[in-house]
Formats: sequence, structure tokens, C-alpha cells
Amino acid sequence: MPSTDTAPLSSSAPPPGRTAVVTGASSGIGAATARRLAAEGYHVVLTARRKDRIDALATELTAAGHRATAHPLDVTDRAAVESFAAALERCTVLVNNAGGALGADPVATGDPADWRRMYETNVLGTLHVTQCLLPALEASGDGTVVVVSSTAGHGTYEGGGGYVAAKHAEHVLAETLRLEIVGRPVRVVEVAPGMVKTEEFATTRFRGDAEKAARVYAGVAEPLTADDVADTIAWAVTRPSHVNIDLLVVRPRAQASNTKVHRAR
Ligand code: 8X3
Repeated sequence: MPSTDTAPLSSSAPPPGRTAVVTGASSGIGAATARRLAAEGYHVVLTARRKDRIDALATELTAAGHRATAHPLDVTDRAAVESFAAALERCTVLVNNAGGALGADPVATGDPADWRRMYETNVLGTLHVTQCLLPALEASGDGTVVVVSSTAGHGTYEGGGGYVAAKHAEHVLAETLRLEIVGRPVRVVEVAPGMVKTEEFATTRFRGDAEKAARVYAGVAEPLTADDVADTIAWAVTRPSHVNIDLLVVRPRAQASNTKVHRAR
């Protein structure tokens, strides 16, 4: 049974055949969004590199009476994304969630390899999947592209470096796409989360250094959870078709800006 946090928002289930593709669905915001959209009645297609994780989530959702399929995918692999799109029967919603941060070094000393990797996963990954699924989204007659960016796409901070640059690019991708496809039946929604405590985001950023990862959330009473962001995404997606939520910036109450966070001493 869905928890209170994942209770459906829409008064009626989407018509049969509504499919939501979620990238980066193996953990964190992606997994929470897949659970939430499944509860909303979508057939969810879970994609991520880690097959075991998405297989387990698909099994869990199917056992709960939802419709879910797992499809291993590396969004940076253009050919793989093309094959995935060709095999997909339909797509009504695409949630571009795959991505993440690598390092928190100053611009002066940041590793260009980290910058390149972050551009590839966050920006080109979103570009590949969006380009390849756009025909199906349009053919659905009522498509929605969600770009899960970040507050790092709307302001910088010291040590943000390559992540901030990549997230600004993702924001621009969403804004530009919305301009270019106006008049066609596809909405473009950007959700920009601030501090979200998930099991992997900070640990990946600091390459497994649990102490550094813990410092990100130190003293913050209630960082956002993956479910909080999934709730926001589901709300935007389930608005009536003519309502396009361009951008939602979502932070915990304790975070007033990228650099102003209340921490208990
Ligand atoms: C995550 C938010 O503050 O770590 O996208 O850049 S932050």
C-alpha cells in the first residue's frame, strides 16, 4: 500500500496506456518519483545503469499491483538511448532525473574530468533522452517532459563549480525547449530541488567519504527527502493538460538560499 506520502494526487487515474519514463530510477529522487507515479496510475518505465536495483523496484511495484518495467540504460550512451526509444511503445511523461555532482573543488583547482562527466550525465544525458523520446511524447497528444535540475541551476556557491555550470545548462535546455515546441502537445516542467538528503547524492559527490557527506546536512533539522521532491514532480505532472508549471524551486524551510542554511549548534 502506498504510504501517506505517496497517496495519489489526481482525483482519477490516468487513462490506460499512460507511460512515465524515469531516468536514474535506481535510488533517491528517481526511485521515489517512480513509486509515486506508479501510485498515480502510470505504467512506469524505470531506467538506470544498475539493473539489479531497478529490477527489484519493478518487482516491488508490480507486487503492489502497479505497472512497472525495468530497462537498464546509461543516459550518456546515445546509441543505447536510441535503441531504448525505438523499443518503447509509448511515452506520456519523461522525468529526466539521472545526474549528480562530482567533487566540490574551487574553479581554480577543479578536475576537468569531473566537469566533463557532470556535463555528460546531467546535460547530455537529459538531451539524449529528451530528443529520442520527444516524438513519442508528442504522439501521445499530451506529453510532459520534466527536468529535475537543482537550485544549483539558479545561483552559484563556492565549490559548486562544475555542478553549478551543468545545472545552469540543464535549466537553459528546459527553457529553450519550451520556447521551441510551443504549440505542440508537450509541456516542459523544471523542478529545482535544494538540499535533499538521499542515500547517495552527497556520498557520490565526495567519492564515498561519509564524513564529508554527513557535513552537508549537519545540524539541518529537516532537509528535503526524495519523497518531498517526488510529491512536487507528481503535483506538476498531474495538473490539467493546459497548465504548464514552468519551474518549481523547492527547498527545506531551513535553507533560504544556496549559501544560507540554518544549522542547530
Ligand atoms: C543539489 C543541491 O546545494 O548540493 O542539487 O547544489 S546542492
